[in-house]
Amino acid sequence: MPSISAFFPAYNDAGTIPSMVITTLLTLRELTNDYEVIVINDGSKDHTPQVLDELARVYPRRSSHCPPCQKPWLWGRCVRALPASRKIGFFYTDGDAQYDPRELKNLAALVSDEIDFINGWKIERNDPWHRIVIGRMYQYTIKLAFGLKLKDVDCDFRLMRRAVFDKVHLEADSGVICVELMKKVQDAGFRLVETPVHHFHRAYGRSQFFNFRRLWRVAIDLQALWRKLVWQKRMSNEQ
Ligand SMILES: Nc1nc2c(ncn2[C@@H]2O[C@H](COP(=O)(O)OP(=O)(O)OP(=O)(O)O)[C@@H](O)[C@H]2O)c(=O)[nH]1
Ligand SMILES: [Mg+2]
Repeated sequence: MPSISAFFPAYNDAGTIPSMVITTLLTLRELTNDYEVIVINDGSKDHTPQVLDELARVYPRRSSHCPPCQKPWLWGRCVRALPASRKIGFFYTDGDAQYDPRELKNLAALVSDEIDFINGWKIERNDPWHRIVIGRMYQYTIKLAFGLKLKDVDCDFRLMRRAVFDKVHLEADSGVICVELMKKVQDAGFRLVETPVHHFHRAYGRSQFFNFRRLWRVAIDLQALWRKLVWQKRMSNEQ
């Protein structure tokens, strides 16, 4: 891809985001001359803003800013803001260092005229056992309910053409935006390949999603998404 934007959402990721950004910059440099890294910090309570300010100072031409909204829980809105970036390729992963940005090279190696979207799949999930069990149940349910033909529906390590967003308009405000993205990409007929990536133990901070409040929100939003993208479509096809 001639140009790439790399994006990280960040909430209380101060311990990991500097190495994620720097490793991504080093990796992008090997892939293209035209790249940028965008980190959207959502009112973090730790020293994420300070380390991001320092990174922007050290890498001024490679960083973009979005006005801080100072409100956590707006993760979906952050992801939605991204396609506004003007680069051809769009890479997205989490700021908590559970993926290795150097593996972006493996995704980039699969780019071709025939491929629009390259998704990672976790070789082995490195999380506590209860998260692995719940994660498997989640994967199974989501694949069945949404008819997703993907090996891994919640691997947040993806490279795509920005042009995908000319057709795919995202609406969700919560973590279900990943399911919405994958379902809309599949339904729009974009050509997708998957490639293995490593997954690492969380080294800093804690999960923003594995708490009652967010899981409840995700459950409600998933039902609404299923009604809209699966049920309503099925009904209109039958009429
Ligand atoms: N900008 C922004 N980023 C967020 C918000 N919530 C979470 N994030 C970031 O989004 C990424 C994913 O969040 P995680 O808490 O790691 O969620 P997850 O990867 O689905 O779950 P875990 O397996 O527990 O890590 C992390 O880098 C977070 O810092 C938010 O409200 N706003
Ligand atoms: Mg995570």
